[in-house]
Formats: sequence, C-alpha cells, structure tokens
Amino acid sequence: MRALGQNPTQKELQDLMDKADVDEDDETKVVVVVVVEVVVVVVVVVVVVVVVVVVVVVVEIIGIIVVIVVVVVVVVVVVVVVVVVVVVVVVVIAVKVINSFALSPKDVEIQLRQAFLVFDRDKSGSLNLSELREVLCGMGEPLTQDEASYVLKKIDKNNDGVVDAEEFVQFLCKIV
Ligand SMILES: [Ca+2]
Ligand SMILES: [Ca+2]
Repeated sequence: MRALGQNPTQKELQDLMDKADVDEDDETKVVVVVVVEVVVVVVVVVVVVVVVVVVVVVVEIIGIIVVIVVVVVVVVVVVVVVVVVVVVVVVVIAVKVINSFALSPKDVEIQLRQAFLVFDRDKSGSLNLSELREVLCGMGEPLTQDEASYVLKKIDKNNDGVVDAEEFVQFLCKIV
C-alpha cells in the first residue's frame, strides 16, 4: 500500500486485515446459506414428488379396488337376477304344466260319462249290479255281491235298481 502512495499506519493495516477476514467469513456464510437453501429446495421437491407419487398410487389402488368391488357387485346382482328370473320362469312353467294336467270339473264329468259308456257293456243306458261290481272291482275295490248291492242302493237315487249316467257321474264326482 505504501507503493500506491498510501502510508497507512499499523492500526489501519490491521483494520484492513480484519475487514478482509470479515468479508471472507461473509462469503462462507453466503455459500452455506445457498447450500442449505438448495438442500431444502431439493428435499421439498423430493418430498412433494414422493407425496404426489404416493397419492397417485393410492388413488390408482383405490380406483382398482372400487372397480373390482363394482364389478363384483354387478356380477352378484346379475347372477341373483338371473337366478330369480330362472326360478320364477320355472315356477310359472311348472304351474302351467300342473294346471294343464289338472282337469276342470266339466272335464271330469265328460270323462266319467265316457267311462260310463264303456262300463255299460250291454248298452242299456244304465249299469246293473253286475256292471257296477265290475266297475268297483276295476277301481281296486274287490266287492262281494252283497257289498256291490249295498253300494248300488247308495248310488241309485231314483230306486229303479240300476245306475244311470247321471247317478254314476254324481256319485263319482263326490269321490273325485
Ligand atoms: Ca247296462
Ligand atoms: Ca237309478
């Protein structure tokens, strides 16, 4: 400094040295602050990225679970509906089939009148004791002559000794 024409005292030189030391300390502090700030920013960015990735993954997993649950629920509902529909259809068909086999009273009467014509072997228009006994035996009731006579009296409403078609139908309709 003396070469530059200045003539600082020892104290001034010491002050300058101290000042230089202060500047060096300041630069070091600035570098430390910058490094800390960079580290903080990097940490924040990493944390944010990790959080975002975790959130995205969780949302995707939740989304997949929701989709699986929805699919399972839909499949269960469809299966239940199909089973219910099949059961209802089967029941309806069964009822229709049963009803188709079930005879109305009118049908029963018609069939009994047709049977009467078959049992009336001598085509007299009535069943005598012999014919009636044959009918009853054919129905699984092996009756003696006396038992058949007793039944004939029960059926023979007009007491003419024979069973006409009307008496025959009325008697068997009560049984059927
Ligand atoms: Ca007859
Ligand atoms: Ca009669």
